[in-house]
Amino acid sequence: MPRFALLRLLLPMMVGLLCAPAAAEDGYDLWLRYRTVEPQWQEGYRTAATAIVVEGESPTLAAARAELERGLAGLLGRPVPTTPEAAGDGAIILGTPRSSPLIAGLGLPLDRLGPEGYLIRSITLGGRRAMVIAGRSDVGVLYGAFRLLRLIQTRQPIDALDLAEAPRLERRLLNHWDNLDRSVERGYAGLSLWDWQKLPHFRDPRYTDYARANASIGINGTVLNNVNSNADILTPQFLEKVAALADVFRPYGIRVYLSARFNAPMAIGGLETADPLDPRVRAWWRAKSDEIYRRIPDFGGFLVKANSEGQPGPQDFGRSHADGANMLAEAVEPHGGIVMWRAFVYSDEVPTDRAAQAYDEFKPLDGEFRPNVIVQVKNGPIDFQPREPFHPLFGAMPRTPLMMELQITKEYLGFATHLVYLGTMWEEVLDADTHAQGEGSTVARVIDGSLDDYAHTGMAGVANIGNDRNWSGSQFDQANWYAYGRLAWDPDVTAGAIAGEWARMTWSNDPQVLEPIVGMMMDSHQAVVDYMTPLGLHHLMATGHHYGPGPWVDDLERADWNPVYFHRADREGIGFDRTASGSNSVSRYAPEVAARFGDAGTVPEEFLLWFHHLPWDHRMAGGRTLWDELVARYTRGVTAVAGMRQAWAALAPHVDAQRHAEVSDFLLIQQEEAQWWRDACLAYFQSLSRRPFPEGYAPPAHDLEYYKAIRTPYAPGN
Ligand code: GCW
Repeated sequence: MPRFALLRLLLPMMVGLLCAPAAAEDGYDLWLRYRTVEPQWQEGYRTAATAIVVEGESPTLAAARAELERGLAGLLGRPVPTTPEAAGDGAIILGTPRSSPLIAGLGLPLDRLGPEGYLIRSITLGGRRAMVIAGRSDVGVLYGAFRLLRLIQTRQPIDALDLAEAPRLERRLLNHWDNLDRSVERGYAGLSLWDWQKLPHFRDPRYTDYARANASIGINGTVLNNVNSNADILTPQFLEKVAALADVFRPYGIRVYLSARFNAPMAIGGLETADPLDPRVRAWWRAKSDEIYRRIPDFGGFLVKANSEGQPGPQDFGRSHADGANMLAEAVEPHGGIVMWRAFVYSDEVPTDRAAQAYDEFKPLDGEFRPNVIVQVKNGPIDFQPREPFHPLFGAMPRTPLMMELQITKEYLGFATHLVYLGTMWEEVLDADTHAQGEGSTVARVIDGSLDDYAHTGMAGVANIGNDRNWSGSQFDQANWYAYGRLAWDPDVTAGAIAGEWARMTWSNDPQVLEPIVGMMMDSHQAVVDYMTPLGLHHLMATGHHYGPGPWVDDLERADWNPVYFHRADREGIGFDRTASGSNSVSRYAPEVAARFGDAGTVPEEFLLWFHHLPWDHRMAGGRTLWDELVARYTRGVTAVAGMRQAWAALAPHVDAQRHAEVSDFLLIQQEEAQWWRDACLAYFQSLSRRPFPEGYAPPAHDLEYYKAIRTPYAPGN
C-alpha cells in the first residue's frame, strides 16, 4: 500500500466524525435528552450546580432527585453528588417546609404558589452560595426540578435565580382514545402504550418515562381509555391493572381517570336500566366508585361521552345531560372525584347546523350541574377541523366550569407525517375574545376560571402517544404534546416561545439550527390550512378514516356527514351561510362577535366561508375574486411545504442522521399529499365554478375522476 493511501482512505471518515453531530438518536428521549452543554457553558453550570441535596423522603422527592441526577450528569458531562456531605458552594437544596426544617426556616413566600407551584431562588446559606427549589408540596418540588433542567437545556443563566410559578389550570389532562385491544382511535403512533394483557404484573419501564415526560410539562392527569368506551374497564379484572398504572404515575403527580360507559350498569352490572334517576342505578355507581377508590385512593374521576355518535347516555332514558352527569358526580363526590362531561354531542335526529347543537343543548343547563362536574368543550364548534372559530359555549356558561378539549393527535391535519405545529392554532383559540363580559373576555380567561370564578378549571388534550419509538409517530409531533402541556400550565405562554423551548431541547441551541426549525413550525399550521381547507372551509376530508380529500362526498346516510353539506359549493358560489339568512348559528356568539362574524365585510378572512356563502366572483380584500383567492391559497400551502423541505434539507449537516432522515421522508410525503389535497379540491371546485385558473397557477395534474377514484383502505386510526 502506498504510504499515504491509508490516510487518504481514513481522512474523509475522520473529518466526517469530527463534523458529525452526536450519537444516533431515534426520538425516544423526547425533549429530555440531556446532552452535554457546549464547552463555553460548562464552567458556569458546574459551579452553580455542585450537589443535589434533597431534604426529605417521598417517592416524589426521590423522583425529583433521580431526574436531577440524570439530567445534570448528562448536561454537565459529569455526575453530581447527592449526599449532604458533598454540599458545598453551589448546592441545590430541594424540599417543602414540611419535609425540611431548613426550608421551613428560610421564610420563603410559598403561600401564593398553590398546591403545585414552585420557587427557585439563589441564596446564601452559612456563607455559601446555594439554590433552593421549594414548593408547598412534593410535586411542586418535582416541577421545580424539571424547570431547572429546562433552564440549562435552553442555556439560560442559573446563578442568580428568583422564579416562582404555579399552574393556572387545575386539571391538565391527556385523554387517550385507547381501546382495550390496544388499538387507538385516531392514533397514528402505533399501539396503545397500555399493555393490558401483561398488567398488573409487568410494569413496562416506558410507563415511567411517560410519567416523566408529562411531569416535565406539568400534565397532572391521564384518562386511560377511549371516550367511545368499553364498560369492561370498570370490571375488577381491569381495575387491578388501572391501579398498577396509577401506582407508577403517582410519584409524578399524575392521577388516573377513566372514561365511563354510561350504560355500564347494564353492560357489566346486570341491571336492566341505566336510568340516572333509578335508585338501583345510582347505588350501582356509588358502589363502583367506592370500589375504585379502595384500589386507587387518588383516582381523578370519570370522563363521559354520552348521547353522541351512538354512545349511550341519559337521553336514552328521557333524562338530561345534567341528570346523567350529576348522578356520577354524586357517586365520586365523597372521594373528591370529578366528572368531565363532554359537550361534543350531536344529535342522531335533529338536522340543525351541528355548529349550534352543543350550544343549544348545554346552554339551557347552565347552573344545573353539581359543583364537581366540569363540562368539556372542544376548541371549535364542529370537530377539530384544521381551523375553527372558537366554540360559542366559551363565555356562555358562567355557572358551569368549562374545560377545553384540544386534539393533539392530528386526525384532520395529515396524521403523523405532516409537519404541523399546533401551538399557533391553540394560541389563536385561547386568545380569541368571547366578549362574554365585554372586551378582553378571552377564551383563556374563561377556562382559567378568572372570568366567572369557576370552582374547577382544566384542559384536556387528546393524546398523540403510542408505542412507536418516537412516542408520537413523528419527531415533530412531540412538539404538540409538549406545547399542549405548556399551554395547560399557562394558557398565556406564546406559541413562539414554546416552539423555541421545545426546539432547543429537542434539536439544538445553535441559532443556525434553531431559527429555521422554529420558522418551519410557526408557519406550518397556516400551510396545512391553506392546502386543505383555506378561507374557513371545513370537513372536506374523505369518509371514515379522514385521510385525504373528499370534498365531493355527498352520499352518506346523514346530511351532516357529507363534505358537500359543509362547503355548499355550486355553480354560483361556495360557503356555509351561518348568518340570519342561513342556519344563524352565528347568533350563539355574544352580540359583538356575532356582528363581526356575521358580516362578510368584517369577518376575519380565515373564517369567511365558515360563516358566509358567497359568489365565486366576490371581491376579496386583497382585490382578487374569491375563486382566484381560493386557487392562490391552495397553491400557497403547497409552496410552503416545499419551503419547509428546503429549510430542512439545509440542516442535514447539523442534525443527527436518523432523525434528520425520518423528517425528510415525512416532508416528502407531506409535499405529495399537500399537492393531492390542492389538486383534488381545486379540480372539484372548478367543476362547479367553471372558472379558469388564474395566470401563473397550474391546473391539477389529473382530472376530477382520477382524484375521486383514489381509495386508501386500512388507513390507521379508524
Ligand atoms: O372527531 C370525532 C372523531 C371520533 C371521536 C369523536 C369524539 C372518539 O372522528 O373518532 O370519537 O370525534 O370526539 O367523540
